[in-house]
Amino acid sequence: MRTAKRGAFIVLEGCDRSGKSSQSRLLYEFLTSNGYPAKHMHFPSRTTEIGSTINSYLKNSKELNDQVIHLLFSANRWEFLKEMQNLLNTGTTLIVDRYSYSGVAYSVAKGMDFDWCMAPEKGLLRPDAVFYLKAPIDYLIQRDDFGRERYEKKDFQSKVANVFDRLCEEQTEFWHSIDASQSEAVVFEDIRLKAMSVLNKAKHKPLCLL
Ligand code: Z5A
Ligand code: MG
Repeated sequence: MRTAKRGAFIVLEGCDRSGKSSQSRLLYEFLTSNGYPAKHMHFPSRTTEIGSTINSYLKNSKELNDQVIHLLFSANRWEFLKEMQNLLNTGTTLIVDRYSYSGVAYSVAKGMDFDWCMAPEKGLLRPDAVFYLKAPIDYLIQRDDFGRERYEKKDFQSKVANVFDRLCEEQTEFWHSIDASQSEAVVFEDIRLKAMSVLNKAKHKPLCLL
C-alpha cells in the first residue's frame, strides 16, 4: 500500500447518545475549514440496499436472526472499503462515526462469540485512532430521543459498554478514552488535540488491516 502523505483514519465509537455524531461533525468541520481534506462517514450507511435492510431492522419493521444482521452490518462496511482506501491514499482524512467495533460490541452484548463476531471484519482497514466516547449509561439515557430504536435499552447498553471497555483496555496503542460527560466544547477540545497528533503521525505510516 502507498505510504506517502496519506490521510488519517479516525473512528468515533461509544454507546448510544454518547455524542459520536456531534463530535465527528465538529471534527470534520474543523479540519475542512482549516484546509485539511476530510470526509465524514457513518456506519451503518443506510443509503445502500444492505443499509436499507439494516434500517428496517433497527426500526423494528423487519426481523432477522442475530447472525444475519451481524453479517449485514459487516457487509455494509465492505461495500465502502475501496472508496475509503482510495480517499486515504490520496490524502483525505476519514472521520468515521461507528465502525467494526460497534459491530462487535452490539453482537457480543447479545451473547454472541467475540471471535466469531470479529472474523468478518478481518481485512477491513484498521483505524489510526479510535476515540471512545465514554459516559455512565444512566446519564446517556437522559439525552434526547433515547429509546426509539431496537438497541436503545439501558441494560443492553450497559453490556455494549462492557465490550467497548474491553476493546479499549486491549488496544491501548490506538484507542483513546474520552470523558463524554463533559460539555460538548470540552469534549471537542480533547478530540481536536488528539486528532491533530494522529494526523501528523499517520502521514507516513502504511495503512494496516484489521
Ligand atoms: N450498530 C450495530 O449493531 N452494528 C454495527 O456494526 C453498527 C451499528 C455500525 C444505529 O447506530 C445502531 O446500529 C446503533 C448501533 C448499531 N444502536 N442502536 N440503537 P447509529 O450510529 O445510526 O445511531 P444514532 O442514533 O445515529 O447515534 P447515537 O449513537 O444514538 O448517538 P450519538 O451519535 O452518539 O450522539 P449524538 O447524536 O451526537 O448526540 C445525542 C444527543 O446528545 C443530542 O441531542 C446531542 O445534542 C446531545 N449531546 C451530544 N453531546 C453532548 C454533550 N457533550 N453534552 C450534552 N449533550 C450532548
Ligand atoms: Mg449518531
